Amino acid sequence: MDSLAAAPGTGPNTSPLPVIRAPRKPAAFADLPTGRALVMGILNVTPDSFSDGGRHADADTAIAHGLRMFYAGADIIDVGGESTRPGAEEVAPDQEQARILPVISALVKAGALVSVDTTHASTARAALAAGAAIINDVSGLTVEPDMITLVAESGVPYILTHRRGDAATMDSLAHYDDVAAEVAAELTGVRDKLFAAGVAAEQIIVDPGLGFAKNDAQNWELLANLGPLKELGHPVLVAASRKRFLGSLLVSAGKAAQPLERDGATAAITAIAAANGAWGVRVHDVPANLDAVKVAARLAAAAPGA
Ligand code: PMM
Repeated sequence: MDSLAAAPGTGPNTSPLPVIRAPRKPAAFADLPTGRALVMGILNVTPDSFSDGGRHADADTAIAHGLRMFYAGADIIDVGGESTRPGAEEVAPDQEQARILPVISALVKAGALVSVDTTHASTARAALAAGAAIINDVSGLTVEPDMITLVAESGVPYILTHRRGDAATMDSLAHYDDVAAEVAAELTGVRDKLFAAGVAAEQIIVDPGLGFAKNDAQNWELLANLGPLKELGHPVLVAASRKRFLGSLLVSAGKAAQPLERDGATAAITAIAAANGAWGVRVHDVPANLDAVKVAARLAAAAPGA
């Protein structure tokens, strides 16, 4: 886990540099482990992400943190250069690419399986050229037509995340009668656009988009009812790590828990989501969440009738 020397959620990353290992052949999506949920380690190369903003803002620090997560056993490293939190400012694709491409190249060279967290087709294309193997797109219902074409042409796995609106508008769009059913229905609409463009069903991974146009109660409802999402027939990714709704849950002395104080609750969600059939979790604290998915898998193997 990252050092807690800095105030929670702020300040540069002060963790020791990892000992660099010999480069390995890059891992392939097809070689990902089976029998347990997968762990995707989050690497935000941004000055302003809510959960780790500024901690890995320069390429060397970001590469060191990515390697630390890879060596700790992360199955996928998710590299992003634009904060997607509510109210975040948009980053131009060329600036986003300048932040992430050197990081992606270095991690791929070390043997990591890398996903690129972007809503821009041009950035996704450049990331694939640098060796990324998965596109993680949180643009949701506003996905760029060019992104759809790229996913169809490249044939790479695509994480389709539910979001209404963008960083500026999403908080005002969190109105649902039945959040689990509506999220699944809206994702089905986008999924069908992907199919129409020639994207294969096996390429698609779906994500409920916790915190994206959802309030705290809606996030919990989604986690409590992954059923409608699973019924779409695609693997389900759950990305709860350090999100605001965990801060509101863990109030101490009248104050919401800060991002770095939310890792225990994140690991608890990971175990429960994995037990409920999630394909993977997107997390900051790789070791604890790897333990959590192993616990869920071992319990499932010991269940009556397993
Ligand atoms: N959330 C964030 C960024 N990328 N990707 C997916 N697939 N799902 C998410 O919910 C998601 C994401 C924002 O959180 P961060 O600042 O911790 O990266």
